[in-house]
Amino acid sequence: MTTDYIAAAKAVLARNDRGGYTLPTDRLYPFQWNWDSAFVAMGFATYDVDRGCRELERLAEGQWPDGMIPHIVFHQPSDSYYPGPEVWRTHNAVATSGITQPPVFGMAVRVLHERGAPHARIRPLFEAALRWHRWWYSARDPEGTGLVALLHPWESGSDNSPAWDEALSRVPTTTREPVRRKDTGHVDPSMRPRDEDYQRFIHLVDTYADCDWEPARQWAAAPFRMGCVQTTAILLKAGEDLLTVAEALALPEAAEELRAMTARSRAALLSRWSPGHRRFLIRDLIAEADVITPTQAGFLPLLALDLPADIRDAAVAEMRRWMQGLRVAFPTTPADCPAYEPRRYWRGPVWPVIDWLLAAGLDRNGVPELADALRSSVSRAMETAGFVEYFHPGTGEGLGGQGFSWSAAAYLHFRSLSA
Ligand code: 2M8
Repeated sequence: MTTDYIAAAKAVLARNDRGGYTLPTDRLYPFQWNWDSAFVAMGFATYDVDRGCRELERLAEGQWPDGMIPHIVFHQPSDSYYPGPEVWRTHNAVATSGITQPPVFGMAVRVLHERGAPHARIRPLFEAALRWHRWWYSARDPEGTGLVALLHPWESGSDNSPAWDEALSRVPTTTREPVRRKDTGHVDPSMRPRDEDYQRFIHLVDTYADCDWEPARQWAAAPFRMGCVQTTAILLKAGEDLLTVAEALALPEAAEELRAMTARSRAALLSRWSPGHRRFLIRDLIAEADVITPTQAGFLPLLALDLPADIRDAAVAEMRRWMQGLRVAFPTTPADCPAYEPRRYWRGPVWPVIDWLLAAGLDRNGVPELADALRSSVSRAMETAGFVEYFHPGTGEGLGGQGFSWSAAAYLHFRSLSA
């Protein structure tokens, strides 16, 4: 890898460009992914605002009439990924999956707006984001608690996180058609979810396809329903960012609506703090139990809350404890957890975009030294091992897919902060 890392990161994005949208990486993920593209749009915002807007516009092409922005938009066919459109069986005009992903989109809209994108580009993106936020609150929080729920682990983006283990173990492994994985042909199986996880993932897809993808029917039929602190934190932060844009665009009604949404989630998120665990806890809405398994999700609320000093100090102390002895931080599962697997996907490895969100939360809460430590540790890892998908926390080894778009975008973002 050349030592002009910024040029190398831009080259990754250029290589994965398929005409206004960016693949996460070739072959392993041959379509447009939702939260990947939002991070990529913010990466582009550091040097090409027009291209950043285009990324979000292409993603919004997949938006459903009910407001959901799906987790995958299948712009072009590819046989290198499973599950493709024939498994999802959705009815949207543009082929898409039937579930969603963390709503980073609204954060990207604000960044592009502040980097000077014209109002004519921002306004439709803002409207798309607002419709999606309304969908979140109606489809994924029908009881109005303020904490939004996920009906599929893929919706978290942290697909095989140990946080889902117990709830997922209640999901049957039966599937309508046999599971035909392609991912393990691209990446060493020891770095990927297990077959049993995939069977359960597809069982859930079949269950929701049988509900014709109608949110109320899915909610009722869901064998997996998790009140997620990571997703709610992202929704809340994106809601705050959209509120800033609404004020700048002089849209008082939208601003009022966003104020109400964010107030509800702020209170709900804060109530998930557990002093004993020194982190925020996910809620299993079916078992009616807290998920105490430790994962990075427990610290994501820093992104969206201005924490009282005692809570902030306890969360930061716990984060520092998880980081002890690691070469690269921040781990998605701590090394002292029995579920920790430092090479397996979301069960331990470090993900640059998680560092991006956690560092933003630490900055927000007045802990810039730790924010810088996260950014510089993962930036160094990328300079050494390349813009790979994820990193071994103990050794810094680069793992998963190569030439990965959101890792390159994270690098560009981190460097833009220190410029
Ligand atoms: C991973 O998830 C996809 C399913 O959405 C997969 O493994 O097939 C996750 O890391 C997810 O967070 C990410 O958005 C996606 C594309 O990078 O890959």
